[in-house]
Amino acid sequence: MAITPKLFFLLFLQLMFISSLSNIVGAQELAVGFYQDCCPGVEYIVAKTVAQYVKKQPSIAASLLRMHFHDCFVRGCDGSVLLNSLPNNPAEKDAFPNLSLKGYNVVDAVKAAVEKQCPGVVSCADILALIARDAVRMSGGPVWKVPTGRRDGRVSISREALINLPPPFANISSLKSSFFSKGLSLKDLVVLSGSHTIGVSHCTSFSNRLYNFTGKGDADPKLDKYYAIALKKKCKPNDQKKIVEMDPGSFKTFDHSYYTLVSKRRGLFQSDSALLDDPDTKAYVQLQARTRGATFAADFAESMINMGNIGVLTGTDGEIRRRCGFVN
Ligand code: HEM
Ligand SMILES: *[C@@H]1O[C@H](CO)[C@@H](O)[C@H](O)[C@H]1NC(C)=O
Ligand SMILES: *[C@@H]1O[C@H](CO)[C@@H](O)[C@H](O)[C@H]1NC(C)=O
Ligand SMILES: CC(=O)N[C@H]1CO[C@H](CO)[C@@H](O)[C@@H]1O
Repeated sequence: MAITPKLFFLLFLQLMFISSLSNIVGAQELAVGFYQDCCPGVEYIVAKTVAQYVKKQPSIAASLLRMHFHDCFVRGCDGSVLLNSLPNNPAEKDAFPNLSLKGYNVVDAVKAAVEKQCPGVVSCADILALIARDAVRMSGGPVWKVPTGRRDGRVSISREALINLPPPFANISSLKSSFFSKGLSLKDLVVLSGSHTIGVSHCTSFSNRLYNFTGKGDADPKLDKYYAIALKKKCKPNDQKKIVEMDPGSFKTFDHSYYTLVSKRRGLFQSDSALLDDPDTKAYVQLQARTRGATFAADFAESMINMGNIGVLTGTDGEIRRRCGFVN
């Protein structure tokens, strides 16, 4: 049979159809209750273990939330933030932005407890997503159902953390492009920034705003004058060690007060203040401040699910790591 142009076209269409079909099959989605048959107790085990640690050290909850963010923004939510460096390959863990990441011991304890019940079944990437949810709930924040079914990656590269994690001095346009590049929206940006309602920061992450910001010996004009004075008392120039509460007075409580602070020009980082530089993010900040966070809890739950979908490995991609610090 001769291959006429028409036949060629039909064959071409068929090929396109088959390849788009296999694309759909390849890109499986996460699902709530993914482990209900193969490890029914997993969410309970995670919650129980996290509770033990948060009870002893409430401030660890914030660190655990941040860890999921750092995981998802570098190579997708694939547990790569947990991998240890190798002699010839410094991992994300050892990149500058994680300077202050804490809570690896909690993740290891959770993983060990889960492995005991169902060995080789639950990914480290899913464990991070479940831990983040529990950490927020235990801090008084919203609760949501976590879609699971992520698999673990095998690669972690320090340099990629530096490129993919927005720095605290980011302006609104680079924050937007960072979030857009991960498939997140402007709303996700302003909502997820509300995470800074819990936790602490090193002075080094914002002290550029306090001393000689524009080269005239002054503070960042976008920072409330009196707040700058208070922060200078806590953070002397070049102090590398000191940490401060990001939401003074309620830094262990997941509430809407971040938006009250930002609306009063008391956001700690330039990236927090930058939310006032876009009309939409500014409107959201002011709305939450005015309505005592009327929609923040529900919005946060939704945006966390969006963040948890970034670049996930599913199906037969990646692996289920036995220990979170090491590929199998
Ligand atoms: C929008 C861009 C963001 C920037 C520029 C940023 C930057 C930072 C910085 C510089 C710190 C302090 C680190 C230190 O000096 O110790 C921090 C802390 C924190 N961040 Fe973000 N962050 C961003 C978004 C997020 C997101 C999306 C989440 C969670 C979904 C998050 C959760 C946290 C938490 C909970 C802490 C406190 C950690 C602790 O107390 O150990 N951040 N962030
Ligand atoms: C925002 O920051 C980026 C990266 O540092 C820079 O290239 C850009 O010029 C800045 N934009 C504005 C409007 O300041
Ligand atoms: C402030 O910055 C300007 C310009 O970079 C510099 O000339 C000056 O020496 C700095 N002052 C202090 C006190 O560091
Ligand atoms: C917890 C952790 O691994 N932190 C590392 C982050 O990166 C610095 C280097 O920039 C390391 O010294 C820390 O150990």
